[in-house]
Amino acid sequence: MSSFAETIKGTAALVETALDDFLPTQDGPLGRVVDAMRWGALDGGKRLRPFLAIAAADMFECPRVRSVRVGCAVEMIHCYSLIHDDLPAMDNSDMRRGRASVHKKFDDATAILAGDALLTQAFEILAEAETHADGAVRCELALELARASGKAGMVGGQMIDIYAEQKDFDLAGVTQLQRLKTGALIRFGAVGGGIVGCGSSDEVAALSAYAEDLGLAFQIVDDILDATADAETLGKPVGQDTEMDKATFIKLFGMDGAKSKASELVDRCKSHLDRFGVVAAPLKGAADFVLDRKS
Ligand code: GRG
Repeated sequence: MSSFAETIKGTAALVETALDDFLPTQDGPLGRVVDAMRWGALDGGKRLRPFLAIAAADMFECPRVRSVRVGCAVEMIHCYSLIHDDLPAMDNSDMRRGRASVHKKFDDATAILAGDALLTQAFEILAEAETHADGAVRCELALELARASGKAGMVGGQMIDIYAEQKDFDLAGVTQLQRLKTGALIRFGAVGGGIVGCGSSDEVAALSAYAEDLGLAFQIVDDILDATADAETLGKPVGQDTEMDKATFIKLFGMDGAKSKASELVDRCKSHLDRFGVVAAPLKGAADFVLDRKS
């Protein structure tokens, strides 16, 4: 296993333990929604967004107890989005992370509620004093996560995407759509780590520039995997973009063009971190990981 694979496995284990603690099982009717939250959030995924939060915060010697909480908050938002995206009213997907999607395992109403509860708990975690002693830092984290998740971020991107299925998008349109739908939460991972680590505004801006390029590279690779990988490796259905004639980077650049664009973006995203020196190595490793990922 590469040293980066070991590193992300280590932070993923911290996130897994913390998520498990945040979601204790319960008896009675409430237990059902908690079980669904656990099914949607535990034991799966690459945990890339929390990795970015933890690795960015590490550069400022931020205690892990704080950065893991920021990582859990962004992962909860990500998991809620996957649960809702899989619903029949959206992508109608039966499989996620190699197993039944939440509405298949439970039912649609439970999946909607589990997603809603993960979304709200993310902000509860950020607002709690354990995340940072300074209320202004907690407030900035909540503000950034709200902007990344809502209509100016992921939800807005998803809305555009639903309509993009019927429209031809040019490069600017696809870039804007993906910047919102996928990029905003990836950006929050890195920026959230910088904020909880009390980086300067210039340092947080460099993290933001890094993550914006990384987010686009991530999406291009996602498009490539949807067209080339098999469902078992990916843990979800494949070929849906072509089937639905979605606006993708492959449609715009062709397969080879998309691969070189992703590689260009990864080179550029790493260059935004040069100012930090050797402590940025894990974040640079994440960029190579995004380019080389197979799932
Ligand atoms: C429902 C509000 C709402 C938004 C949904 C994220 C999203 C928006 C939809 C998911 C559809 C999708 C497959 C988007 C492509 C990029 C993406 C977010 C892939 C999944 O992220 P990974 O690869 O997943 O980080 P893991 O399972 O590793 O966490």
